[in-house]
Amino acid sequence: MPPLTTQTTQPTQPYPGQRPGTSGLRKKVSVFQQPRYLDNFVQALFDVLPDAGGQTLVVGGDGRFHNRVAIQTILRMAAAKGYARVLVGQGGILSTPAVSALIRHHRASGGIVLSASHNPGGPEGDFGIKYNIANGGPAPESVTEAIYRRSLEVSTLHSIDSPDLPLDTLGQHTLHHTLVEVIDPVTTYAELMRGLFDFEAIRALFASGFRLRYDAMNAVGGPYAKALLEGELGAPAGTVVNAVPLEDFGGLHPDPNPVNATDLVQHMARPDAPDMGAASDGDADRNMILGRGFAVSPSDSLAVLAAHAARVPGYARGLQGVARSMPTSTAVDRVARRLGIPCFETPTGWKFFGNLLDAGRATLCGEESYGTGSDHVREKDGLWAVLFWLNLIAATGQSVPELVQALWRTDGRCFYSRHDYEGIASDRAEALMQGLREQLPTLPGRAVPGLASPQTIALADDFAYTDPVDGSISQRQGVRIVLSDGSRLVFRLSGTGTEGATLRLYLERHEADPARHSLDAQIALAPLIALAEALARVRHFTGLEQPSVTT
Ligand code: VG1
Ligand code: CO
Repeated sequence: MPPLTTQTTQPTQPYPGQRPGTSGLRKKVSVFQQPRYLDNFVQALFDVLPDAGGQTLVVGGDGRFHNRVAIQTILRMAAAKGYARVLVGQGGILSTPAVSALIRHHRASGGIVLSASHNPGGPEGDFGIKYNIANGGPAPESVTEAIYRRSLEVSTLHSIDSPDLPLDTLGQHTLHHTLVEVIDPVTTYAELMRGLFDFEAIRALFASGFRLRYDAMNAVGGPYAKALLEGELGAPAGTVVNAVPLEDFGGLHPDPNPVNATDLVQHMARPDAPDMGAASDGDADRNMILGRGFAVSPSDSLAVLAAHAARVPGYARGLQGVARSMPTSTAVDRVARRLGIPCFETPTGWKFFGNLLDAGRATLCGEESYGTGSDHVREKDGLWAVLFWLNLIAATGQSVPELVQALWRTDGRCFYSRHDYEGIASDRAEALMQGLREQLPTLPGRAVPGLASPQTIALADDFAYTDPVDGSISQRQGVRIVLSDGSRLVFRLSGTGTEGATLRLYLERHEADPARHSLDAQIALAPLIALAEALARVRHFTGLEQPSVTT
């Protein structure tokens, strides 16, 4: 039996030095490569968790550079912590939704996900680590705060003195008293999908010649998409492209939006384009849906899924409710009103959906940042969304654009865009937000010039959220400015970047007139873009003439 080892380290040197947010701790790979850096985080985590005797832990990552090294360290430390069992994906691979599914299926006490999600990978890229709790969802703030505080004090690292485990073959190993099982990354997740969707109908859709192009962006979604779409649902070989997870994602930026998934967008614009395009991000929890020459706004995607959910076996009994993050467009609110179900508005970040899902008050959730999911796990789920769309196309006989345009005809179109200003100086970003906050009390009632019809500012605040389940309050979640016609501007700073600050400006305007639904979103939103500049002096504070990324 390998002996336990303890190592004494200088307290706080090097400590993670960052509050792990919703998405855990994200840093450059070079930061994680510092001796004992990852170890200190993991020790802090294990120190704040209760005794692990009899408990199961799930461990896996998106396969990016440093994944394998990190997993071996975690396995040795988990054995020292005393877990009864650790489940680790073959090759160290597990998507974020698969970790969530495994935690729930095996009643594990938690899981560790190694990913920096949609951030680039490779030796020069980013790495990340996050802890999910027993419901399968991201640890709440009370836990991440405790980890952070403990990480400042950790002085003893507990580990096992043993060689690396062979993770590329399925099998069982004993580390000290811990059973480590190397499991197939796809099996449990695939079983869950089979129970939700009409696989027969999707199989018939592909058999009829329906063509899909799924771009896994050389990230962890590949093995899942290949197994289900090509392996089980009869999609032709080659449907899933960039399907092998690479340590540097082949140099791609695995963020599925029209700016980063340019190859897919170009394919979908060609005369011989497939019927549908889809992509997922680094850890496969995000999704992008495209039709022929048509990009679906993530907010519209959520609304379409909600509107037709009853046609999908897993949701045939209807939805308890829906939830969206505050900056996400109000398209789903209109669907909820029609369906007579509640619609919750939460701060940005999937953890805020956890209580609503656990309490059975929301069934579908979504964010404008290409994230959709349901109560089947406690993370957003990229392939799940793609299967949902395929099921709807099979059930309705309508194409991707037809489903979206039908939504617009019924509810009007929510023109929507997000402008990101990346890599700006943190103090400038804070100054911009501070300037806005100081103006807030003076804004309501003010007339807004330059719009098609006369508008005033109806509401201006810094979004605060009271969790309807546990009553906890989250303040300063984004400055929102709402006009009398419901148009909105939202300003917030990103919590997931690793270089400087990122300002996100979210723009939304509802258009009832079908004659104007084919307008380009940037043109439809131009007056709001001008209003944002006038109120926040974005160019001045960011030093950027244009957003770095517009989605
Ligand atoms: C971004 C998105 C947010 C999402 C988060 C994690 O956060 O805006 O909607 O939940 O990333 O996504 P921020 O703070 O940078 O705006 V991912 O795919 O890391 O799991
Ligand atoms: Co992600």
